[in-house]
Amino acid sequence: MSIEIRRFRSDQSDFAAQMDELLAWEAVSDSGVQEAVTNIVNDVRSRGDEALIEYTNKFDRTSASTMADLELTQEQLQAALDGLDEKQRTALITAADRVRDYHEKQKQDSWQYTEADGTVLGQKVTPMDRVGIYVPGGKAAYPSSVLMNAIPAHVAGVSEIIMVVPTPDGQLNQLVLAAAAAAGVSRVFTVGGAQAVAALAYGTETVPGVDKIVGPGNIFVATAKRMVFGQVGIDMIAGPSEILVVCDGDTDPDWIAMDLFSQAEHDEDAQSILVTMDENFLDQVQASIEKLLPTMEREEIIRKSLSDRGAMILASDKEDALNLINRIAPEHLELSVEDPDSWLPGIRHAGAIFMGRYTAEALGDYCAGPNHVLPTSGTARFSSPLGVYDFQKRSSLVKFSADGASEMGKVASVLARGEFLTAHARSAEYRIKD
Ligand code: HSO
Ligand code: ZN
Repeated sequence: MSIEIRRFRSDQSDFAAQMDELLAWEAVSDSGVQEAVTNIVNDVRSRGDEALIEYTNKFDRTSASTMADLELTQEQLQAALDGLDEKQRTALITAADRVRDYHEKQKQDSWQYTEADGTVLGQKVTPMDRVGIYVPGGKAAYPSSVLMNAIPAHVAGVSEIIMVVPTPDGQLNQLVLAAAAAAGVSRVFTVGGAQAVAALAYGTETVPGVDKIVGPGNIFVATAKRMVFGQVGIDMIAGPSEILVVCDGDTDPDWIAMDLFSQAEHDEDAQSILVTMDENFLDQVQASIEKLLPTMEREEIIRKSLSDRGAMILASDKEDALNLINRIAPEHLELSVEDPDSWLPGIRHAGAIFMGRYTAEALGDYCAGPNHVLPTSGTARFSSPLGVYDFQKRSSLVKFSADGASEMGKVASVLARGEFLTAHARSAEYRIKD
């Protein structure tokens, strides 16, 4: 069966406008969702455990009577890990080890330096005390995302990692629990939705309030996270997954088709784009797509994603392709070209860059090491992958010597008087030596 995927040529006069339209994405949050979430958040905030249990029983069709029914023990997590078949357990541990090793490199250290008069200035880096990790239930419950969210927090030195995961109809995902064990999660509550976000943000009698909430979720979860922002930190609100594959035309078109599918299969709203300088290659990939699509388990999702939001773009040359990459600022960029290193200096905006024909983006989703929580929808222009730095914060350090305080007292005094802040000025002036 054929499939229509939009084609563009960068030398067309209206190409810029076509790109604007292709890349436009706005998450719809209607006022109904807003209102429902506000009510839930306020209710959990004021009634705590009681409300959390009620909402969970209602939305997830569970029959919990106390919070003990909604918390898993460390023994249960460990049993999930031990209960996996050998192959799955080894794969999970290998992935967790690689992700941990990579993130170790991101740790920031405190620093300080001493000025000539003995004044010391510096920055002290401290992990957050407690963070919450939201893990979706059902279809999008990805154990790999448990690793990607929890391991950086663990590496940062966060002492308590609280995970929430809804279990609709009481269904526990053993791989998700095993991943929690492998990643060093401290406590797991089987709650989800806006009620779980509220519990993490404000704390209940049983769920400890956290300092930051990370992890993907549906529109209710995203709306709740926005609402509690300020009370706690939150990570970026992720849009649908995207991939931009740039190919010089010399990679097996089946590989490219499957790489495009790999993100398209996440979601009908996901966006897969191919850019090449070789017009014939577009036809070859189109043929591969048509051949392979019927073999896919998620055929319908992929078909909708590719036909609604996918694109094949003919660029005139490498420079043109580089401009396109930076315009798109993709979440994932695959450089399926002969000499990817020669492209690197020209790339300014991309969440993750996958270099060369062998580097399938899917490897990065699971076990390469870097994080798979990445900026989407062009936000790679100003943000970065989730990392250890998202769970560490910095305090400034100032220690004046008597000489330093005297010198800087003079400067501060002048500036404070310019702002008509007399107490500031006099506080500084007390320290000036005569
Ligand atoms: N590609 C997704 C992450 C993921 N893939 C999880 C498979 N499992 C993030 O964009
Ligand atoms: Zn993926």
